[in-house]
Amino acid sequence: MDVSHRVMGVTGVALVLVAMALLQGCGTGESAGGIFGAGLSLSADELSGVVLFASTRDFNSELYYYSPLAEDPVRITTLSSNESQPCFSPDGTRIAFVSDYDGDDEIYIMDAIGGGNVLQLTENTALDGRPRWSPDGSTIVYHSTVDNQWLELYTIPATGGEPTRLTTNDYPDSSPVFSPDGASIAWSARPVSGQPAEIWVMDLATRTPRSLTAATHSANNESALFPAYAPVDGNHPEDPVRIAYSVQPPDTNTDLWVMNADGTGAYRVTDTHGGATRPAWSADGQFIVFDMFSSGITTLYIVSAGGGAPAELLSKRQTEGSDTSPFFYPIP
Ligand SMILES: [Ca+2]
Ligand SMILES: [Ca+2]
Ligand SMILES: [Ca+2]
Repeated sequence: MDVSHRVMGVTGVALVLVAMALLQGCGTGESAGGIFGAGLSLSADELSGVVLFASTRDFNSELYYYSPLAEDPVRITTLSSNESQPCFSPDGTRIAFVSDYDGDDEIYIMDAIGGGNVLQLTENTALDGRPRWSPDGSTIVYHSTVDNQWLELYTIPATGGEPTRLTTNDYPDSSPVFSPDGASIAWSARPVSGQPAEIWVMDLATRTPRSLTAATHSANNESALFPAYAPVDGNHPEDPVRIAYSVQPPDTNTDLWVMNADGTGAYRVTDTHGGATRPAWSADGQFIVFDMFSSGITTLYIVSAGGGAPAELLSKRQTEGSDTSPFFYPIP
């Protein structure tokens, strides 16, 4: 059975057909909605099951919506600058992403439908990247070199304002994410050069970091990267909160793992022939999408969160650009 169709569900299938018909008719060109957008017109229902991602398939990096039923992904940005690292807001109405539109990487937000109401969150000559929303939608966490050549973590109000610096050290801190209760941040850091990267977590109130992967992976000289919290199952709130992540052994392939949010119960999800990175969960917590570098190209895959053989998400692709950073529409 094609796992991508299971993700969609029966209602999503019909809705996406409608969405794609609308999108094909819209064309691209000068944005009707905002500087980045293509003026798409579709409803929130039509976004159900869609995977947002970045790709260089049209030469410079752009953002796209993927639906399992469409022949090709739908391009949603049109500028000659590089748009990348996208994610949806928790309510699915907004997209945060990175663009070098003003000459270097900055973090922007725009409407998920239509691309309007563009807001530039950072403005500096340093690298700003990997935005992720807090569960209540009020705050965005990201990494930046604005104060330090080594990446540090910051939060900033999602409506714009002054950033708050969360880390101060002489090593890279990257790819931060909020925990489902909004109280903690998990991220990846390599405190000692040449030693494995670890996934760390800190309570925002105390900001005292602790490693979740020292015993499970660092002890084997394996790096742990790209943490992504699973959505909390409203039907089973007593279940442990889980984190998907990438594990990079010193001399073999990078694969996806899942662990409980306290670092226990780690299990391997994929056994690939490439570099499986940047996992993101489906809204129902059943599937994980990720990108994988293999045979000279990076493409998107989907796998059951319980483990198994991944399926290529974009099996009909004919271009040679890289597809990266997938992110599911957050509403089931
Ligand atoms: Ca672009
Ligand atoms: Ca910048
Ligand atoms: Ca740092």
